[in-house]
Amino acid sequence: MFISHLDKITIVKGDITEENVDAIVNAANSGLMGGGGVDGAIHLAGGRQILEECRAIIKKIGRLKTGEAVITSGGKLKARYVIHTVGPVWHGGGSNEKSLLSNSYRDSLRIASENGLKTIAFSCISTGVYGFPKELAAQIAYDTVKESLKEYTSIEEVRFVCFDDYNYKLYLNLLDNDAENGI
Ligand code: AR6
Repeated sequence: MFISHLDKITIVKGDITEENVDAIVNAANSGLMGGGGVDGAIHLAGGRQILEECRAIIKKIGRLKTGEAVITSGGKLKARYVIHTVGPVWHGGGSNEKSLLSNSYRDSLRIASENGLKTIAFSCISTGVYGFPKELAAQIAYDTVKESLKEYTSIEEVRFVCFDDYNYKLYLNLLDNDAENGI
């Protein structure tokens, strides 16, 4: 049976801490000790359990590298797990930022797949404090997820959770374009 990525990618506008999925993906930093933005919101809603698991991970691996991901439980969240990834800080585009952002999405889906998770919600990684241009970030996120879904076939749904209207429209356009072109 062939299932196109169009049947697996969904776009919603809202707060990722409310999502009822197997895992939500956090835009973390390499210290994994929480921060502002979506990271702060996830730790606030999920409670101490997540922080404690992050602390144990950091004790083991040192710092989480940009473009890589790790998993903790979801604490008090509706989501069963949180996948934490560190996106790149935007330095103008000449510091490998595009590949690193792509790696963040791919590695998050690899971890989801390895843990048998089927529904994954992504925040728009790097597009806040880290300053990645939103249009370029959306294109990279969308293309990487589309490609990765071919490899990680057990994943049933990838949901892009956009906090702001601008990102929401960007992702809707990407999905609409593929749907119109029958891709
Ligand atoms: N639900 C969904 N998306 C959200 C939420 C939310 N509750 N809150 C913010 N966003 P950012 P980054 C969106 O800055 O750029 C942290 O301090 C927001 O509109 O959270 O990867 C970390 O600790 C934006 O589109 O993450 C790191 O130090 C997107 O989430 C640093 O920020 C990402 O914005 C990471 O920066």
